[in-house]
Amino acid sequence: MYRIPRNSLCKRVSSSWKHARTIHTNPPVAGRTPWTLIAAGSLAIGSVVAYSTYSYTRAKTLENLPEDAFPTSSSTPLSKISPPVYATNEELSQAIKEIEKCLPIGSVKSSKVELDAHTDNGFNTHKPLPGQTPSYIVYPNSTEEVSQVMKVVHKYNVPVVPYCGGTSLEGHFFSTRQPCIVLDTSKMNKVLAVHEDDLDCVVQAGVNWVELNDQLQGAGLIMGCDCGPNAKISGMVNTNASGINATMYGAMIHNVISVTAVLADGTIVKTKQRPRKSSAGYNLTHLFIGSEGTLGIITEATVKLHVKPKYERVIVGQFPTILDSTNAVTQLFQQGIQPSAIELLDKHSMHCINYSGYTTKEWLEVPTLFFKLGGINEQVVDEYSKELERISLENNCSALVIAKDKEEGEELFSARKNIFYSLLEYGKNEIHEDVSLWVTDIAVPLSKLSPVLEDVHKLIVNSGLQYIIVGHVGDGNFHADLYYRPDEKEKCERVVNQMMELGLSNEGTSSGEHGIGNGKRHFLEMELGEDTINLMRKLKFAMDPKRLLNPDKIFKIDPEDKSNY
Ligand SMILES: Cc1cc2nc3c(=O)[nH]c(=O)nc-3n(C[C@H](O)[C@H](O)[C@H](O)COP(=O)(O)OP(=O)(O)OC[C@H]3O[C@@H](n4cnc5c(N)ncnc54)[C@H](O)[C@@H]3O)c2cc1C
Ligand SMILES: *[C@@H]1O[C@H](CO)[C@@H](O)[C@H](O)[C@H]1NC(C)=O
Ligand SMILES: *[C@@H]1O[C@H](CO)[C@@H](O)[C@H](O)[C@H]1NC(C)=O
Ligand SMILES: *[C@@H]1O[C@H](CO)[C@@H](O)[C@H](O)[C@H]1NC(C)=O
Ligand SMILES: *[C@@H]1O[C@H](CO)[C@@H](O)[C@H](O)[C@H]1NC(C)=O
Ligand SMILES: *[C@@H]1O[C@H](CO)[C@@H](O)[C@H](O)[C@H]1NC(C)=O
Ligand SMILES: CC(=O)N[C@H]1CO[C@H](CO)[C@@H](O)[C@@H]1O
Repeated sequence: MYRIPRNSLCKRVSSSWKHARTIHTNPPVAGRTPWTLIAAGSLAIGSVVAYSTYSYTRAKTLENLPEDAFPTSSSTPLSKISPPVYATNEELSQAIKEIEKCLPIGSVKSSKVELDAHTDNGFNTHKPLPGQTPSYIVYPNSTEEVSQVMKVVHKYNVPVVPYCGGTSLEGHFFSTRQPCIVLDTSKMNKVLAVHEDDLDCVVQAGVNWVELNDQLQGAGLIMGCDCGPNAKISGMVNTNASGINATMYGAMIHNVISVTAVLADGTIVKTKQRPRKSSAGYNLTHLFIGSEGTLGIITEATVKLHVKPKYERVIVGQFPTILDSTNAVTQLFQQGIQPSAIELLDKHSMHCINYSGYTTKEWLEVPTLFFKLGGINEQVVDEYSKELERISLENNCSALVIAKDKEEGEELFSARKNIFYSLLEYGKNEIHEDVSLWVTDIAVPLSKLSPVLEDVHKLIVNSGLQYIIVGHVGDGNFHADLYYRPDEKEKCERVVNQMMELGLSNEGTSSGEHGIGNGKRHFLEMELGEDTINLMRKLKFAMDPKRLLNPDKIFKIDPEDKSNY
C-alpha cells in the first residue's frame, strides 16, 4: 500500500487528526523538507520528454554580440539572431575559481546530492533530459555576493539558473545548457523589516511564505499570496504566484511594491522606494514579476501585508453539478460578498480525499466548494454565512457543512490543502504504481468557466483517462490533472493539447499561476502570437544580451533550439 508520509502534509489540527481513520505514519525524517521527502520517495510524476539537443557553435566571437542582440527592429524574431555562445568547461573551471575567491568557504557545492536536488523536484510535468544537470550550485548570502558572482559569470559567459524553493512545476529550473551553474538564493532568508503601520515588509529572496506568515501572526497580519508550501519569495515573484487567497488579495503582481535585483552583468538595481503609490518612471517592479529568472536575480523584495480577518469561518457546500456550484459563486459575488477563499473540488477529487482519509469526515463524492468567510467579528460573518447558505440552497446544494469553530474549520479546509497528496495515494494504489500526473493550469474569464469545465470534462471522459479538477474558481483558474500510465503518455499529451486549445479559444490562458518554464513555451506562442513573443525576446536581450540568465525558459533564445517544449 502506497502511503504519503503523514509529516509531509500541510498543517492540520492535531486533536481531530488523532481520530482520523487510517494513519500509517512513517518515521519522520529529521531536517528534511516535505519536498525532499517526496522526491526521496522517487515519485515519477511526469515522464521523459524528448528534447532535441542543441548543437553549439563557438564560431561567433562575443564581440559580435550586440549587433545580433540589437537588430534595429522593435522586436527580436528568432530567425534574426545567431545561437548564443557559452563558456567551455575550462572557462567554467576558471570562473568557479574566481567565484570561490569572492564567497565564504562552502558557498560552492558540487556533490551529487546537491546537483540532483537542483535538477528536478519530482513534480514537474516534464522531466529533464539525462545530462540536463548543473555543474555547480552556488549559494550566495547577500546582494553584494550575488553581484560578485554575476560579474564573474558575465566575464566567462556561464549560463546561470536562478533557484529558490524549487517547487515550480513547468521545468522552470532545468539546466538546459551545459556546463552551467545554479544560483540558489534560499540561504538569503532574513526578514529585514516589518512595517506594521504601513502594512508592508522587506524580505530577502529566500524567505518562505509560510514562515513569514507564522512570524506575522502575532501582529495579526499575513502576506496575501500562497502556493507550494516550500516556495520562497523570489520564486513567487518570478512566477507571479497566487493560490488559494488570490481571490481576496490578488497574485504577487498585486503584492510586491519593490524589488532589488542583480542584472546579468552584476549591476544592482532597486526598482522603487516604499510608497504604495508612485508614478515615477517605468514600473520595473512589474517587469520582474513573472519573469522566471530570465531578467535578473531577485535578492530582496518589499511586499504588501494584509490584516487577517479577526473572525473566520469555513463552510463547505456540496452540489449536484459543477454548474450549480459556479452559479452559486457568481450569485455570491453579485451580492458583494468576497470570501477569502473559494476552492472547487470535483467529484473525483472528493473521491480521492475520501479514499486517503486525511479528514475525519466522509464526504459526498460530488462537486464541492470550500469557502472561507472573514470579517471583523462573528456577527458580521454570521450575516455573510446566512447569505451563503441561502444562495447555496437556491442552487440545489446537497449538503452544507459549517465549521463550528476554528479547529474544525482547519480540519475541513485541510481536505483542500492536502489534495495533491490524496491524488498521489489514490493514483499509485488504484491506477498503477508508476502512474504520473499531468498538471494543467488554464484560466478563463469567469463567465466562461462553467462551459469550459463542462467541455474539458467531456474531452477527458472520451479519452478514457482518469482525472481530477480543482479550481480557484473565484479567479476562473482551474487545474485539470490527468493520470496516465507509462504507456498512455502520448494519449495524455493529445488530450492536454486539446484542452489548451479549448482554453485559448475561450479567451483564456494556458497558465493562470504556474508559469511557462521550459514546458509550455509552445502554448505561450499559441496564446499570444509570434510578435508578442518577439517583443519579450527584445526586452530579455536588452537586459541580458549574452543570454546567461535561465536560458530557454518562457520562449526560445536560440534559432537552433528545435525542441517542441
Ligand atoms: C504542491 C504544490 C502546490 C502548488 N500550489 C500552487 C498554487 O496554489 N499557486 C501557485 O501559484 N503555485 C503553486 N505551486 C507552484 C510553485 O509553488 C510556485 O510556482 C512558486 O512560486 C515557486 O516558488 P519557488 O521558490 O519554489 O521557486 P523555484 O521553483 O525555485 O523557481 C521558480 C522560478 O523562479 C526563478 N527564481 C527563483 N529564485 C530566483 C531569484 N532569486 N531570482 C530570479 N529568479 C529566481 C527560477 O529560475 C524559476 O524560473 C505549487 C507547487 C506545488 C509543488
Ligand atoms: C554569509 O556569509 C558570511 C560572510 O560573508 C558568513 O560569515 C556567514 O556565515 C554566511 N552566512 C550563512 C548563513 O551562510
Ligand atoms: C488566506 O487568508 C486567510 C485570511 O483571510 C488566512 O486565514 C489563511 O491562512 C490564508 N491562507 C493561506 C493558504 O495562506
Ligand atoms: C508597480 O508594479 C507592481 C507589480 O505589479 C505593483 O504591485 C505596484 O503597485 C506598481 N507600482 C506602482 C506605483 O504602480
Ligand atoms: C499575474 O497574475 C495576475 C492574476 O492572475 C494577472 O492579473 C497578471 O496579469 C499577472 N501578471 C503577470 C506579469 O504575469
Ligand atoms: C438547480 O437550481 C437552478 C437555479 O435555482 C434551477 O433552475 C434548477 O431547476 C435546479 N436543478 C435541479 C435539478 O433541481
Ligand atoms: C459517499 C462515499 O462514497 N463515501 C465513501 C468514502 O470513502 C470511504 C472509504 O473508502 C467509503 O467507504 C465511502 O463509501
